[in-house]
Amino acid sequence: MTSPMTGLEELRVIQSGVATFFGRPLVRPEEIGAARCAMVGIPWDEGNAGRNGANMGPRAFRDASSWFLGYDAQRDFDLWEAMPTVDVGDVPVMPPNAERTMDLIAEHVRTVRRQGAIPFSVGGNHALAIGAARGAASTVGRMGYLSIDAHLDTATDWAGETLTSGCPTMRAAEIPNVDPANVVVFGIHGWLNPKDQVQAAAEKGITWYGMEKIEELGIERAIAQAIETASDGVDGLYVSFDLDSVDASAFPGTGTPEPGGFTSRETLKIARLLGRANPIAMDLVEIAPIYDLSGISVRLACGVAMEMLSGVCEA
Ligand SMILES: [Mn+2]
Repeated sequence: MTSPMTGLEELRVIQSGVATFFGRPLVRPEEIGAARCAMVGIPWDEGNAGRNGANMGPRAFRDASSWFLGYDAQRDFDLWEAMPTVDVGDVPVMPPNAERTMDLIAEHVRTVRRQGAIPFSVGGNHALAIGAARGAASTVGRMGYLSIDAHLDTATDWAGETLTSGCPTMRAAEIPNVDPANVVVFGIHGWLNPKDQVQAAAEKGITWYGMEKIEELGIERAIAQAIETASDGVDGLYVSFDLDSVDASAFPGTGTPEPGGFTSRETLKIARLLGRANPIAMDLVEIAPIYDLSGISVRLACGVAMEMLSGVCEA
């Protein structure tokens, strides 16, 4: 007998069903099997920038990503065939306790890495990269850290708090097996990079690329240099993608939207080149759906993830 469900698969893909990242199977973090990539939601937002909402990022990303196909017509390439991917659910964040949350994030990332897959974190605000980078670093010899961001995030602390979204670059540079010479921030612009953070970056030996320098070099050459610096002599590279580096017109759905950022086209190009650098772990942060009235921001975030993962397949 023919099932009444026959022929309804196409409808289910985009219009109904429980949302997972790109419609991939939902599994427990310690049971990822043969998957090459495990996407993990991190609904963390300690809110120090004053415009909260990134905690809803993973849920919006799951919803929007249900509309994406894994097939790239321009390359006749099927991403989910080349890169079997699973959704391992969300890290159970603990809003009153950042330290405990960072430990939980690190443990999730470590669990995925130990099974030989790439942990791909979807946030959540940028503070989550502190836990994720610590988790990834604990699985390799020497690690590099490359952040795409409008902001340096090299604050030593924020009014005494060390695990906030203004600090992830500095915390990464303090990881014992991360040499600050391998810590790079790419895309600095706007008026939210205080002098003390510029000085702290210089003292620590952290490299950063401002938007004017990137324009002068040309994006492809600039990102190639940044990747080379972050990867020099390391056993693994961590890539953190703060989506407020994208121009506010293409990415309004974020806590600190910045005019003068990368176009959506440039963003997708950068994402693919980052994937080709074959990172051991990645994150996409600062997706705040409450400011994303048309839904274009989260759709771009989905595209960035697909370009990064496709880039890994070319590495
Ligand atoms: Mn940031």
